[in-house]
Amino acid sequence: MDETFDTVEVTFNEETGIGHLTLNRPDALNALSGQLQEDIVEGLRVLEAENEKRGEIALRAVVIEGAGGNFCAGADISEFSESSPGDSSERAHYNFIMDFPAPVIAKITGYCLGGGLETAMSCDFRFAAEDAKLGLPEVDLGIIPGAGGVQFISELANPAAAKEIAMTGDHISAARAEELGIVNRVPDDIDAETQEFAEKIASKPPLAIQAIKESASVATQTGLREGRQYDRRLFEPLLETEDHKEGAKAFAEDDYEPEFTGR
Ligand code: CO8
Repeated sequence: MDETFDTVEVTFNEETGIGHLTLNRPDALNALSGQLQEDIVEGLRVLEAENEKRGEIALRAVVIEGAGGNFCAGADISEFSESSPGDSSERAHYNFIMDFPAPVIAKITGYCLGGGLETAMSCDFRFAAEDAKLGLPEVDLGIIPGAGGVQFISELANPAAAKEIAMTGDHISAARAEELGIVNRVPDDIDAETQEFAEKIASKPPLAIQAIKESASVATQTGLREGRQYDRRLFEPLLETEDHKEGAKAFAEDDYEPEFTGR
């Protein structure tokens, strides 16, 4: 299944269960036009449909990246006069990524600014190339990061770092972003190591992976006591799954490689 939209390309590898979604407006550094935001959602819907097509959890992980050496230079500034960058619901690709059933990895190369960084922070993981440049330059346009950039950094790093990055608008290096916890890893080989990581996550029991994603999102929205009760509700049905039995069997028996099916 490969599909090309106006501004996005989508591929799915049946063997690994990994989907790739490429932002494809390299001449504009993949700036988020209205079209691109709609295409991201459509592309993810096409990937998600693999599960319905096959009647199982075929899609195990998604990698989002940018064509032409840059992840994304933020909202498309040339469209600002036509419409507000922050109001229309078909542009809610950020929420769509956060709620997406499979884990999503942002593979960041080159510029990752403004709405581009917010897109990356909506993902579950961020791997950045050594020369990537991240930042929230909205302040210099007299606005704030409208999709929650300050909130995201406050949570991933800390409120002081969020204020510094958003108030200065300065670009920070991948190494600095890793130090602050904004990116997970800055690998020597971004392509190989992102793929290796995606394969690792894709090989895990998908129902447990979904429950962990949901738990992590609850963790940031609730207090510890309430969050732990929520986890209990996620945990108990997993005890009844075939994947749980498969994992336990693999643990008990030497030389037995588990195969997780999502049941
Ligand atoms: N929008 C539109 N076009 C862009 C953008 C952008 N954000 N960024 C770059 N481009 C275009 C340039 O206009 C240029 O096009 P052309 O060749 O036709 O002139 C092409 O991409 C290449 O860019 P540059 O020539 O500028 O390349 P440089 O290497 O000199 O500079 C920079 C690269 C530093 C990345 C520079 O392009 C830049 O500063 N871009 C703007 C970055 C920015 O301010 N981003 C934030 C936008 S605001 C935002 O994201 C708010 C999000 C709110 C979302 C709310 C949702 C609910």
